Amino acid sequence: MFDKILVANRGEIAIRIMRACSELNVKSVAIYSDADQNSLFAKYADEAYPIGESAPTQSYLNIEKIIDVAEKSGAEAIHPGYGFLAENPNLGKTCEKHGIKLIGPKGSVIEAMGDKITARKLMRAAKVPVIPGTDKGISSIDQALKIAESIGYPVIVKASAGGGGIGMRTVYEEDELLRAIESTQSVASSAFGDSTVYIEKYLEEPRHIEFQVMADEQGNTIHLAERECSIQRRHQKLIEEAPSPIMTDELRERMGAAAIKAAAHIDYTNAGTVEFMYTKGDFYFLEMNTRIQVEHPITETITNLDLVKEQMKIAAGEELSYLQEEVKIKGHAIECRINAEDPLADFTPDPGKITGYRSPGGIGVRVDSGVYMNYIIPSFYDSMISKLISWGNNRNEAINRMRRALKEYIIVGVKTTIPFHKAIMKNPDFQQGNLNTHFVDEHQKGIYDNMQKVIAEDKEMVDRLKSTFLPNKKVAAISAAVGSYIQASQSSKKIN
Ligand code: MV4
Repeated sequence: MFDKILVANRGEIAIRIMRACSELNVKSVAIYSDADQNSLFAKYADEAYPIGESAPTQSYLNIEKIIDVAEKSGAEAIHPGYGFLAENPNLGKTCEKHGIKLIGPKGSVIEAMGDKITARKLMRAAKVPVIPGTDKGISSIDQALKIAESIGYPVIVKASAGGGGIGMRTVYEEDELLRAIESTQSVASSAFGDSTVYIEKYLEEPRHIEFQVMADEQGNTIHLAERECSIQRRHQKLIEEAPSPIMTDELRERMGAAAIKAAAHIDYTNAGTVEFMYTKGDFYFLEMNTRIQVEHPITETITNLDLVKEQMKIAAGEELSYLQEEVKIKGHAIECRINAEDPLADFTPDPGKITGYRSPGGIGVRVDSGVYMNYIIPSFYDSMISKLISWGNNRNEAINRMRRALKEYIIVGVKTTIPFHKAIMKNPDFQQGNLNTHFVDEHQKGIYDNMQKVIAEDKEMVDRLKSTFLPNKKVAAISAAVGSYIQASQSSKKIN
């Protein structure tokens, strides 16, 4: 195992990785931007180095500076977390040049999967089901019309360099195709510097189901079951759960085998995710994420395995510590992403100072966060405050436990997505597992009304809990109440 690694990320994921380091007796090195001087992750690390101005390009995206710190500190490996440089093949390539190990797959594999046309070709060759469509870039409108005709409308035009929702257009009829191609090309060209687009059959009501894979450098590849990620808004996931409510042993067998085939075919190493779209009993490869993902804790929760520690062991050259048949799923896990956003105002980000903070706890609850009381959430980065994860013996228990944990969670000073999550947990379609990628859009009105309702319903308990850390009139009232309770119990003792 390594003696020291550098964590090239910030916030909750930086802490998550450093926790794994601590358990493996590996020293951790943090890098932090100006805005993150007072951040928990920089304090948590064994060593922390300032790396530049707050803008990501000056700090967390600056490969040269990061490599420089790795060398100065004597870190043998770099963990990129998610976002920032995690899927930038240049980080891996630069690491290789400097003899630093990158905790993740090879740069060439990241690059191949980043190009969606290449990924489709590779997956087709691996005999993994891909969405009907082309494996080459569109070069003329005649060719595009023929392809669209043969697969049947609606179709979707996608940028080959795209992913995560940027650079796609749905086309319902022939007349719209040319315009969609032109506009997707122009978006792709300015966003990615590559105007290559391709066409797929548009799946209308798919579920997003992704499989966690783990592969060591000895050629062993396994899967750790699936996550259902259909609850999203504008391609930002909000709630994930594992297993998927629709999963059966038989379907998991088939999709898991496809995920392993996908990873093994490209000699994938380390942790990865194979994304599928599932509709009406069929599933298709969508994309592969070549990193540890935000939602990995729900997989850890149902498998009792530590994915980040396993990533580090794999990168250090160890064989996978478990065989496929040793991976057992127990119960159900749900993750709610708690963001500093106002869900009642179209999820507008609301960074700023957390003036009151009380984290939930108790049986079956995990909170991964990088914040604390009086912490100021910077406006330069994404707005995630924490991930709240609940576990239950079954889905129903996991939902009820999540509702309980959400009620306990008090964040003052910034608006959060907590009311949104409370509203979803109450939603009958969610409770029945009746989901697809349009869930949030389709339930907009109901969710909005439910948010107002839960805010009103929980107000009294929220105020009581707030009074434990906010010195105000309420505290006096509570002390008075506690005082009279003690008096009452004392007097009742005398009677007995
Ligand atoms: C699709 C699709 C329907 N049909 N492709 C969105 C993100 C990008 N990476 C791929 N996406 C989609 N591709 C076909 N052929 C619907 C989506 C999609 C989606 C996919 C996963 C999770 C959420 C989504 C939300 C809207 C659209």
